[in-house]
Amino acid sequence: MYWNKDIETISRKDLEALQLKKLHKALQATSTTPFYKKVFEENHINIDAIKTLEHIKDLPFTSKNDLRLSYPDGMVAVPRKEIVRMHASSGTTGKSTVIFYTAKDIKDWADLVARCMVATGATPDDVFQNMMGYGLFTGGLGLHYGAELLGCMVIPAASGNTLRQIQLMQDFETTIIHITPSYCLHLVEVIRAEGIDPYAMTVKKAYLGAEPYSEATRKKIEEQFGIDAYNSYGLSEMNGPGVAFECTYKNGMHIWEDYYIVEIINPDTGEVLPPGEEGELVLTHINREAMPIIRYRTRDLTRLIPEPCPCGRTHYRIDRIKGRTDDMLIVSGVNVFPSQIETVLMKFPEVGNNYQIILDRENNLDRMHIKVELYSKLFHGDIKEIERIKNRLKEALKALITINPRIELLEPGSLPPSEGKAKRVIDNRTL
Ligand code: DLL
Repeated sequence: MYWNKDIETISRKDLEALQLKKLHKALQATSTTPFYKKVFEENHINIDAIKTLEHIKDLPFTSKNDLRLSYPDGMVAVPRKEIVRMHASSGTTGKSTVIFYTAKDIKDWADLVARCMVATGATPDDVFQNMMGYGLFTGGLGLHYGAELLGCMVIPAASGNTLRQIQLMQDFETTIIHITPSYCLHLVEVIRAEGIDPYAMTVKKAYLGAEPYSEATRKKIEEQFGIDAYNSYGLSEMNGPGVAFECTYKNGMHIWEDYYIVEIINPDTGEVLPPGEEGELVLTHINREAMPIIRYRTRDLTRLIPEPCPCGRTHYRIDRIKGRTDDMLIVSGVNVFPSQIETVLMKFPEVGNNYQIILDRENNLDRMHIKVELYSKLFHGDIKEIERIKNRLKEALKALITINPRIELLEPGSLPPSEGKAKRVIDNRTL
């Protein structure tokens, strides 16, 4: 079953011709933006010299930091009045990475998501419960409009409040859930604890994404729930969810090449690797009016699967994400850089030089625990004072990273001193 058979099964030759045409259009648009205008000038880029898809490698990369530096709208290619929506990458407030969409971009994104859902066998008869965060995060609204376009009944449940989720699933006979893998493991446990048999529920499919997880976790979820779990990959810079999705063969995610030009590079040298080799995924968005992005370094490690898929779709697949080339952590689906935490901690004069971020998984939910040494000159052992600092730190961190870490304040010298490169993050979570 296809959503748009012509485009999903297009010949590679026609697909590449379409990509080149769309790339030219995207380059024209980008060259009008303050950011790319400058970058193209500095790098002596003549966009008319891009005659084939291979020439894309002559263009400079775009990084997350470039998006931050061009905050808020240095990469916008349309007049302000044509923009109908924005999203922002989770985990940051203030200068985060902001993405803009025109009405056509939103419509196209919904169409792409509907395509993904149909690839898993979804139909208008499905009841789709969206357990991803609504708001600036793309997981909620991103899938929402695609599911509606397909004709599903959508339950915009958002994340959390597990007992209510279960109630909704039972009362409205939910057949598809959209959820992070860690929350899904928790959900199935609560279902059992409530004395409900997950196999007796109406749920048939789960779309799992927004954070890394292993094949073993997928199997566990499928077995415990009695459902089919599909891997879903996306990132806000490339719209959000819907970039790559598994079909019913569940063997790699089709990456929609009529929207994205896909490259895999050696993360150290930037050199483009041949299909099949593992490296960093680089994506060029060739289908967005408001904000086309050229050669975006996702920092995600994967490989292309160029072999044909038995489902008949000709768009290449990418393998499960193996990790990241930077230190970005994903905690309960929220992207957090250790440097953001450090910035907050170091703003407090009471904080000393050493701290540690510890990540654990309790009842399948991510927990962050931050151990912070106090500054010796300001440490008097006054319990009330310690509580006060703790609460202020907690508030400042919650405001910045949106998650609620447990803070432990320690006497100076309590943490192992760093010898060489400090080990600030201890991630005890197993995927
Ligand atoms: O997480 C978009 C999304 C929402 C995808 C819902 C899937 C489902 P960001 O918050 O910008 O966007 O985070 C993007 O999350 O670069 C990956 O490192 C990671 N990620 C997303 N999906 C997967 C996945 C959304 N299936 C970052 N497997 C990406 C592994 C994933 N990592």
